[in-house]
Amino acid sequence: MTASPKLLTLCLITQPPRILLGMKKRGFGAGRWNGFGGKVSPGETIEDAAKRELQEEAGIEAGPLTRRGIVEFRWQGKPDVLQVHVFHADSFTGDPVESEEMKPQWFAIEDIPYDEMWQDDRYWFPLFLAGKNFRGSFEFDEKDNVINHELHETAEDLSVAA
Ligand code: CJF
Repeated sequence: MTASPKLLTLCLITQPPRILLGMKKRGFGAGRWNGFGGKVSPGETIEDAAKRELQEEAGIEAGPLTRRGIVEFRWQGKPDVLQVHVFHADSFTGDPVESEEMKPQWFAIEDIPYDEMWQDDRYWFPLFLAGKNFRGSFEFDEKDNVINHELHETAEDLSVAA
């Protein structure tokens, strides 16, 4: 038996030459920079969850969102699978504000702080930043190091993907 994956969202805002990231202040991923996102609630579309989490965590309203990647994560020896749907927006309304979850900060795209991010980000951010759609799968050890991965660019239309 394979459990169904837990659905999560990740929303990245770019306004070249900069990208908006947030320092996660508590809970899963605390102490790491990341985009904004979290769990999809029952009855909610994945895209609606992405917008909601961006609003809750950064206080901003996304412009049109594009689904750019689907990435699965598992930990060695554990059955759970996390499936993260990665969205991009290049516009938003409001001003990013710190929340209880996240402290937003703009970074130059060339200075993305990969050493303080989930390790998978080093692999797929370059595809994301190049405007590609992608699918990936990462396996972590108990210290959150990547021990196996697959990653490919895809020509599929992820706006309709499951
Ligand atoms: N960038 C990134 N975001 C994740 C998860 C992740 N790697 C896996 C945990 C090992 N990398 N998110 C999951 C939580 O919700 C926000 C996005």
